[in-house]
Amino acid sequence: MISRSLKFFLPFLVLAVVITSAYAKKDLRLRQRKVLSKDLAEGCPVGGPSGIYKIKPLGLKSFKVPCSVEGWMTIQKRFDGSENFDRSWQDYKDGFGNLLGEFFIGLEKLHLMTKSRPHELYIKLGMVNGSTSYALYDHFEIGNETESYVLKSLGAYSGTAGDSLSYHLNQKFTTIDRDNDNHKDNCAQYSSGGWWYKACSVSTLNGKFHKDGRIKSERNGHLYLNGIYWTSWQQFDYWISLTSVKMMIRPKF
Ligand SMILES: [Ca+2]
Repeated sequence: MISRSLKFFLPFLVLAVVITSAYAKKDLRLRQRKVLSKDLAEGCPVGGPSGIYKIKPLGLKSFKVPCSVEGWMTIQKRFDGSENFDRSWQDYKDGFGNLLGEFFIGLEKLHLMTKSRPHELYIKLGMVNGSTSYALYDHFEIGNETESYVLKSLGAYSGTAGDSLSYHLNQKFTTIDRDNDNHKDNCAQYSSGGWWYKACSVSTLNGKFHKDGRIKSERNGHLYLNGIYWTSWQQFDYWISLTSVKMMIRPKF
């Protein structure tokens, strides 16, 4: 009796198992597709072609950013003077410019990324005569907005440009409309562009772009040292203005 019922129901049972399994596989494929489309990389991929990637670091909304083959994320770029860097606190907080041209990624993103994972900072510099140099800091971190995006950590320096950033360690960020520096005036108004000014600076990579690599700005008959400089590389000649800058970060592990 049992055996006869089994014989009768067995084909239905097999069919049910086959259908259930097919649906389960389809469901899994759909779920995998959904996960893939949502699950953006946290940072720049290592080994992929260089270009603009959409990433989603932990705790942030997704955004687009230029990545190098070695996994470096460009956070600031100067090369043709097409973008104005003499901007407000809000602009430096949010970021500005064109990812395919000149831009700054924004202090809030930098804070959240460097807080969640230890990062290196790699700065590439160029002069109008074609010479180049670099500075590498092995632990870059900046504070939050309440801390005025203080330059919290740099780690150890290595490179060919000399160390023109450690002077600014533990300094808060200053912009034309927010004076957090140690000078009696606002260094961002005296120079140009936002930076971790002290009194005032031995480097400022957000300064005014001078195409011919020399500063010639004049205001009320006075020359203003408002260029892009990294003085340890240019023998403290403040009249030189760099004509290419790329600042990049990468998680250490
Ligand atoms: Ca001041």
